[in-house]
Amino acid sequence: MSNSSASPCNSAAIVRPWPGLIEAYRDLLPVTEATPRITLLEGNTPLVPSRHIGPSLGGKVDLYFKFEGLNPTGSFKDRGMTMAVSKAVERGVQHTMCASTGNTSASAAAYSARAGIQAVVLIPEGKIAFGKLSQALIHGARTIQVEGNFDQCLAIVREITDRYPIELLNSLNPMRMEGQKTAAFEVCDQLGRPPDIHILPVGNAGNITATWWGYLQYRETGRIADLPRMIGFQAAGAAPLVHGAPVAQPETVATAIRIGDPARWNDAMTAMTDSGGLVDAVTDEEILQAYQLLATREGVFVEPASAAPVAGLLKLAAADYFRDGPQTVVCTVTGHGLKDPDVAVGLLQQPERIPPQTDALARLLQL
Ligand code: AN7
Repeated sequence: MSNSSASPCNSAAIVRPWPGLIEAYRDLLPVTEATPRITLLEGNTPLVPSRHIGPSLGGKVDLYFKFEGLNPTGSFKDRGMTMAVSKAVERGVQHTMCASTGNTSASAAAYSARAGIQAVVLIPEGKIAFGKLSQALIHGARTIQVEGNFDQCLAIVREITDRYPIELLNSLNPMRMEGQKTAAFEVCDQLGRPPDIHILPVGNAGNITATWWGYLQYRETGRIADLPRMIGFQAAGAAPLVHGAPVAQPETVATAIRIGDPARWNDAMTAMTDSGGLVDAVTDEEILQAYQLLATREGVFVEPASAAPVAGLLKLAAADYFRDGPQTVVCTVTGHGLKDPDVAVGLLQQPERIPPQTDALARLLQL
């Protein structure tokens, strides 16, 4: 006799559903029972082993991609946003605001919608990927294009949120950083140890900082003994940390990291220096090569900014950076390729055409 009250799906009893990162890591985050969980069950993204790029480096690198494009809105921003919006709602906040190259606005819009509060997002006119713009709009954020770049948008947002009771959702918000630390927790949990090297793209410089803070916290609490070297890659046309000076007119195909004066500048430099890492730049050409390599050889479709750490890895390998023997390397690939389909389609030939006949296909494929 079957028990009619039993679930037909036994796996539910074996695999506990992921509760979202606040609940999963609540002992390590500044939350209490009273903190509302404004969550879309973000986090728990796969750490995908490299099948081609890593092995092509002659056994020097054991490479993994932390696939952050698989978060609910398609980027790592959801980690910070679940914390920032939850803590804001705990304090009774009704309005949120951010400046964005696209992904922060998409995530702020979604989490504000989830919380039933109103988001306002400022974006640089004509310089955000189409998928990201669609997200801000469909989630009901008041979406304002500024005739200027990201840095100018952020300056306005900082002044307004200083003056009025509106929650700033950029990574200047310490709760954004708290949430984004969890990417480091997950990498350690997934590998069973910290990597030797962690490489990230750097724009406003929040994520590399938060990831480093996550590793520090995991060490302080005794979960890991060693710390990885933190390496950041900027786009050559938007590389203020590499030049040591702001870039007035940043330009790159990787619009997500088209930022000339990062808010977390000093914190990010401390992370890279203290960990024995480095910051460097890759050209748009190198970014697009890595972007295609990830898609064609790994099956991993990321947005251009997310290919920067992989382009950087290849640049480091070419300079014999990994000569001291096998290293475990994690590249955070920060956003999904579907965010910015224009770049993918623009790079490639148009699809081939046939009339609706079987023979036509056979002839085309020379079968
Ligand atoms: C895919 O959305 O700054 O160095 O306004 O979307 O923490 O800024 C996005 C940044 C890397 C850089 N990859 O991270 C924004 C924004 C992707 C991104 C970065 C961004 P940070």
